[in-house]
Amino acid sequence: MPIPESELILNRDGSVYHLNLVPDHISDTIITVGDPERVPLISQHFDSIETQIHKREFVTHVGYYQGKRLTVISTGMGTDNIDILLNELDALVNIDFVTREARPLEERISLRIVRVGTSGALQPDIPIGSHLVTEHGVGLDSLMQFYPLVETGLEVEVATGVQQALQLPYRPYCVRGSDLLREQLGAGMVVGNTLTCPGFYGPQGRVLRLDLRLPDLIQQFQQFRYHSAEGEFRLTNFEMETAGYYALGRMLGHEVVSLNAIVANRATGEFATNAEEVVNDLIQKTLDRI
Ligand code: R1P
Ligand code: URA
Repeated sequence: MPIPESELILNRDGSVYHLNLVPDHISDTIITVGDPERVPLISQHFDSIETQIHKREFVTHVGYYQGKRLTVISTGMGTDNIDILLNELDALVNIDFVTREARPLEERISLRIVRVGTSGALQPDIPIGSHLVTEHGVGLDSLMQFYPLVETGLEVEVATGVQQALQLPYRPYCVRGSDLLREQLGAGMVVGNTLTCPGFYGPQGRVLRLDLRLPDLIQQFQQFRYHSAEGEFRLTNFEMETAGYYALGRMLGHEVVSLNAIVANRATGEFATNAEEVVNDLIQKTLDRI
């Protein structure tokens, strides 16, 4: 059955609704960033840029880095944008925009998607200025209330443990990212488990003028441990997208990894004075390894 026009919305030029891209803009490997201004920080390293497109917070540059074709896209903040990004990226490679039919299962294309973002460490031993590759994403946001995500036994147990520790009224979701990409791109980085929050302030335990419903949230997250045959699981850092990427990546069949420039430490109260440098170093490392 063709997918109706109201569900897969195409612009007049044939591009997909929010990303404003056509299938030819998509390389096998895609670098994604939150901040639209981070896109040119990446593409400035390209040998050549063939396309620059933007719509809303989605800025895309397509070009070549040392002969390899790369697409870089900004997403803005939050897993609601990651829902749009992953569904539209997948449509660009796995749905025929003329017939509006999905590719047969055996012909599905799997993309490599690399998030290069900023993040705040939760544990005192993870210094600002370090780079962290996410093994598991734990989602405190509501995105997975709407999809039938299948989690492993360990993932369910970790998520249930987080729910109990924080006495949350709902169970978070927990998803392991691509082992392949973590090994390829994350060599030498801190390996961590990232808490994806539906906000920057209250959901990450920041107090400005508002009290929190969970005043000891940071301590509870810091102290959370889960022991299994695989060893000790602890939560390492806060940000706002990773778990959404990992969950939708698994369901759609794409390899996804999240690389985090640690710009704050919530245990020590520090913020990096050289945050731009920490991000630029992560960009260079990512390009060198991709
Ligand atoms: C908050 O400042 C933003 O920074 C982090 C969070 O996930 C959130 O999007 O990532 P980016 O630097 O990639 O945007
Ligand atoms: N991004 C976040 O979401 N949290 C931080 O503390 C730093 C960057």
